[in-house]
Amino acid sequence: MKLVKGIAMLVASVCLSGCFYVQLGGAIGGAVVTISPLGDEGNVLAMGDSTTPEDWVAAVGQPAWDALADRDQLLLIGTADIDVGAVDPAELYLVSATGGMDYDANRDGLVDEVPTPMVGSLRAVMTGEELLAGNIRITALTELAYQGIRGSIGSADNAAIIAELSLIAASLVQDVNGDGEVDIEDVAVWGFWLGEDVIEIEGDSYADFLGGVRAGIDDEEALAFLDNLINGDPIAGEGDWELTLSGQITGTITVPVPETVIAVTADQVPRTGDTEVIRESIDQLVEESGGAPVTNVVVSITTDTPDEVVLEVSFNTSLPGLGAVTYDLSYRYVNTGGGSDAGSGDGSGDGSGGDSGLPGAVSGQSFDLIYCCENTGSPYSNGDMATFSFAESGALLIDGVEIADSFIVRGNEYVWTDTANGFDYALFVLDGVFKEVNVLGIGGPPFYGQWGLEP
Ligand SMILES: [Ca+2]
Ligand SMILES: [Ca+2]
Repeated sequence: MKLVKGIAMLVASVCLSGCFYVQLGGAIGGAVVTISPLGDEGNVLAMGDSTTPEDWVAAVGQPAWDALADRDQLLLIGTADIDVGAVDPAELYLVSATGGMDYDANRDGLVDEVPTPMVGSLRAVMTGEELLAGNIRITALTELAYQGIRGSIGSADNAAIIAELSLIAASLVQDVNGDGEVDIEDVAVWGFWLGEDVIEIEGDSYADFLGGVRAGIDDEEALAFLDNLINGDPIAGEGDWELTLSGQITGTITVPVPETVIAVTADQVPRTGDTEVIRESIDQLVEESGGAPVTNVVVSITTDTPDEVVLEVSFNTSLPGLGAVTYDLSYRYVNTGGGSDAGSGDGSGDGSGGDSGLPGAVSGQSFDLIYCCENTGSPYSNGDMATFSFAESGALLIDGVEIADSFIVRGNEYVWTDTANGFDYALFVLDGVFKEVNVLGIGGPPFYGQWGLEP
């Protein structure tokens, strides 16, 4: 016991000032901690490593270390004693901890038998005054607060950044220090020993974020997480989402917009952090359809609320048989709430025709259509005519011949697969009105052509 007390005294003495605690799930040992002026990260004023169990064993001996409870070990691991030097109390600084090992990744308060590598970084924005006071925690919460002000670095003054940090704090944590208000101080004092009940982040989301940081998510993804925390997560929100697609694909001809251009559906509402994934999806799908590498790609989420999400996509490419084309698309997701109003206001009640789920505009209807926009490999020629019948049962018949007895919904298209011949027929209904049927390869591109109403 004397030894244990000795260690506690040792910690207390080395950590009176300049002591940093690096934590994710639990303590992060072996992280490199640096201190720089905010906005001038290359100018490292001081640095050090956070302690590992090995460091402590070397310092106090194995028996003394083993005699400590797990919780006490976790309070010692991850500490770094760094002389912050001559910082200006009034200035803002960035404390950054990178790498190391998480010694309680499963957050059960027990030292993990095998620590989990930490790939990413945790940051904390601190005043010089706070740095000089010591006892600094670098946690997932300080990282989120940093993400929230990152865009203001270099443009806002210190007071504005501190005010911004305190605004963000309310989305992260409760009044941890009990002074009656929630501000950045509450973020700064939180450590895992204070428990997760006081964290304002829902458990699964918190675990996701910790896992993301551990795996090395980039700043954009971390910011998207914070964004969803503050603005609400549309995916996790209640209700059904209805996707409306608009825009056009222009080139030598104007072709309809196949939802398969990008891999989004009404079930997968995109979020701010998804833009990179969508970009990659565009690259891949265009490449798969034999297109030239895409250029001038713009992917942006222009609205991101619990009720509405709008994704704007534009890019240029060159497609086989079509030549140079410009895509200019807008995907609008509206939360319909209970999901009973799946239709688009065509006057037939819920807009859904029968049990199959086909829109009322087409369910049980037949359309005389003409083929256009024939592309290499197309099973039809421009000017071909046929009658498409959409049975209430969900079957698609062309000139009375059944193509498939059921469809799947892909985004806002209803897709029948002709497995025998290797084609998808994708019905596109816009604003409750029949638009066209695209002929595609199974699962999406290539685009072979389209059946539309006679002009
Ligand atoms: Ca553990
Ligand atoms: Ca407080």
